[in-house]
Amino acid sequence: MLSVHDSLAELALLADTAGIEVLGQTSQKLDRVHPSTFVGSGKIEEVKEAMQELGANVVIFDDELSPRHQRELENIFGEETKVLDRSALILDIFAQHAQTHEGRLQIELAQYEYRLPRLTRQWTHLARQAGGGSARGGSGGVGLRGPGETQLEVDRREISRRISKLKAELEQVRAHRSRHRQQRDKTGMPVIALVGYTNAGKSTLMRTLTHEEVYVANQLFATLDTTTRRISLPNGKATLIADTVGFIQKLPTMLIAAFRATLEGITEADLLLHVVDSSHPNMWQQIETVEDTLAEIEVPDIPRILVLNKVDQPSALTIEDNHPIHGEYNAVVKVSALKGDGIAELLTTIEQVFKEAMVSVKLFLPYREGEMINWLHSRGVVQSEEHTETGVKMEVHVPERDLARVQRYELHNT
Ligand SMILES: Nc1nc2c(ncn2[C@@H]2O[C@H](COP(=O)(O)OP(=O)(O)OP(=O)(O)O)[C@@H](O)[C@H]2O)c(=O)[nH]1
Ligand SMILES: [Mg+2]
Repeated sequence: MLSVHDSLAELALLADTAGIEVLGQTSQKLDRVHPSTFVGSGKIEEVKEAMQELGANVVIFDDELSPRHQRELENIFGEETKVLDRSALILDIFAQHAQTHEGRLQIELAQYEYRLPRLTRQWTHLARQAGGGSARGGSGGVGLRGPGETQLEVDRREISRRISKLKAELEQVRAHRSRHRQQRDKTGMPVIALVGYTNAGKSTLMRTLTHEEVYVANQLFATLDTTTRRISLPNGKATLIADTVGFIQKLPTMLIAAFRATLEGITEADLLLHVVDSSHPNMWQQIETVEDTLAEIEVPDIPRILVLNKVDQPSALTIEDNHPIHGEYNAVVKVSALKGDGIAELLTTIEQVFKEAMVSVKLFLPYREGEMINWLHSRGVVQSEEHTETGVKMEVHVPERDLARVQRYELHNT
């Protein structure tokens, strides 16, 4: 866990990314959260006063506010002040950064699911917008009432309706993608997934490895949609590499759920490159957060390389050779994705780890199994191949997890 101080610093970065200027921050030590106002009433007064002095109109809580907290706090801070929590802020950034159709649908769904139980006057403009009304206030528009009970009811129904619609639409997009994936699976190319804390340099590494333009920015959650590219390893084998959404501590569960489908790509990868910003003072907590999130989305025991990025920075931390972290990864490699240092070594290490994750089998495949023979050539490493009258005898290294697919061709004698 990050200290309160570091967590607030990160919240300030999130606010900054969302386009909100941070004018001040404060914290309170509590044994338990206040049931209605989250923090104590004295603290609330203090914040209200400070906000007035500074001319602030947004207040952001670092922890998730319950719908009740949200309502009470909105009442206390009044019409002019927007009350947000970390989740709402992250949702907002996600909404700004989503690029693909699926990404947009996912984020829209997450937003509505977040809003539904928190529906108060701050959100009551929704239904009116949907109805084509343009009045923002509670008076003046034709047929518009103030944000009373009725309007809330209308909004709730409208949101529930949109949630169902979005779910159905997402279902379609996903069905399409899974057909796509099946096709890709036939090619047998191994898949590497880049995972890591937001801003660790995943996209930069992707760019350096593929020599292609991908979006890189010094902001949180620059990448939201998974992009997949093809790269060649030093041994000439092609592999796919996928850039993914970054993680952060206190990532709202509802967002993880919304992006679960996108994140499934990670679950199916053959190798994870866990990219960390080794120049960040909270490197260790960030590594832990990423591993925790991977466990939460139930990523199985896939080979992992820890990539210590940004070693060009003077503040970059090094990890001792005898540090226990080495035991948790197949390899630890230092790189500068930006400058290109260590990239060649990373590629050889990838090759090495792929090789280690393979087992040697002797197979006999009848010629009619042409597709499987091709698959073995791209997926595995063929050691020897002998053509007989009826088929091919092969000695081949295949990834351990694919063993089941070839077992029925296995030769047991000789
Ligand atoms: N000094 C230095 N900066 C780097 C290095 N790699 C990445 N950066 C910078 O770190 C920032 C974040 O890089 P990205 O590649 O966008 O990070 P990301 O992990 O894709 O971040 P999200 O998509 O937001 O999760 C950018 O300003 C990069 O230029 C590096 O090796 N050295
Ligand atoms: Mg990125």
